[in-house]
Amino acid sequence: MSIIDELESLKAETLARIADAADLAVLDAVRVEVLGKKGSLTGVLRGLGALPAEDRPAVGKASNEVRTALEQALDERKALLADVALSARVAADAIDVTLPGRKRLPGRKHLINQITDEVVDIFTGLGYAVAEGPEAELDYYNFTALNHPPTHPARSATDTFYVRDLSEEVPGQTGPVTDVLLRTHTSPVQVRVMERQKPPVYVIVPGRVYRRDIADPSHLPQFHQIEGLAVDEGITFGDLKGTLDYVCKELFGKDRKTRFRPHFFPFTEPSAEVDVSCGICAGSGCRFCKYTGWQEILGCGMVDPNVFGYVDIDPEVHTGFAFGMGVERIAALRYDIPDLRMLVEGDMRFLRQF
Ligand code: 2NM
Repeated sequence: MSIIDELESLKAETLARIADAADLAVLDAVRVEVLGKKGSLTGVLRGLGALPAEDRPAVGKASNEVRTALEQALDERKALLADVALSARVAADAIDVTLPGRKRLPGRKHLINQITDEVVDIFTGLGYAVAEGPEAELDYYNFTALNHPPTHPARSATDTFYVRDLSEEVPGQTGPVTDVLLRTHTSPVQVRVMERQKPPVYVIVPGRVYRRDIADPSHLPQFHQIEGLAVDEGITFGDLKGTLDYVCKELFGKDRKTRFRPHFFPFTEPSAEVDVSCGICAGSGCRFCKYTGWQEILGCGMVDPNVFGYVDIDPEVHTGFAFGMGVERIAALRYDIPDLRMLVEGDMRFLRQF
């Protein structure tokens, strides 16, 4: 085969390989293999010296043409592959700017905290101070100083979460003995306040409380209370009624009425439950008030002299009233929430409504 034929077949073969090169790396390998210093075209030209002198210009010209043709083919293929690579990257990185954005909803105060703040604001407006205390509380503050007899059912381990078990530490003791529990109401805070501060005392105590109940539509083992206490010279049940009637009107609306029904609490005597006239039917009866015309919203009473005894306040000089309400219950009444568990499930579709 003549050198010219060799060059032609090298050209045809290389052009085919260039056309087949699937990416820039393969293409560059072809370039090095054919046109590089130790490439096959260079190899063919090595044989030039062996040719008769008159044939050399023609072979030289042919080899230059082959080189030029191959370089041009390489450049074109390179441009095409670079273009394909760029298009692929652009397609992979594409962002559809016409898609709707992802909604980022701002957080908000939980309904329970909104209502708590609202009630606290009403009382601070009346001159009450805000007090808080520990959720893990001593039996003494939660029950004993609140005039609960040793056998009171609320003290049983089936009603109250006890934290510390002292059975091991008390010689000769058979049943469980515990002195730390999760507070079942915020009243122990009021005892702590009265221990430190002598009358006049006007405090409002919001906080989380715990009772050993199974969660159902009307019970949570963990809920929130707001309690209040006023101790001064000459405080009467009339002050209690006037204060709570005012607060109910602030909270539920000026058109609402209140009524006080006799009740029993260990720490107050006399005690009462307070109903507010139904906000749906204004007292005529509907499914919201179970056809009574009234909704029960809080408990209250005159502080029992026994409680004052524990905190060294003389009941002959000072009297006081106290009250307590469940915040979840108020939320459920106000917004017709059918199941208190909805308040703790954290479903934003529900909580965002408020
Ligand atoms: C209630 C109902 C009635 C109450 C009593 C006291 C204290 F410490 F003064 F004795 N604190 N809270 C009380 C009274 C709470 O909740 C339904």
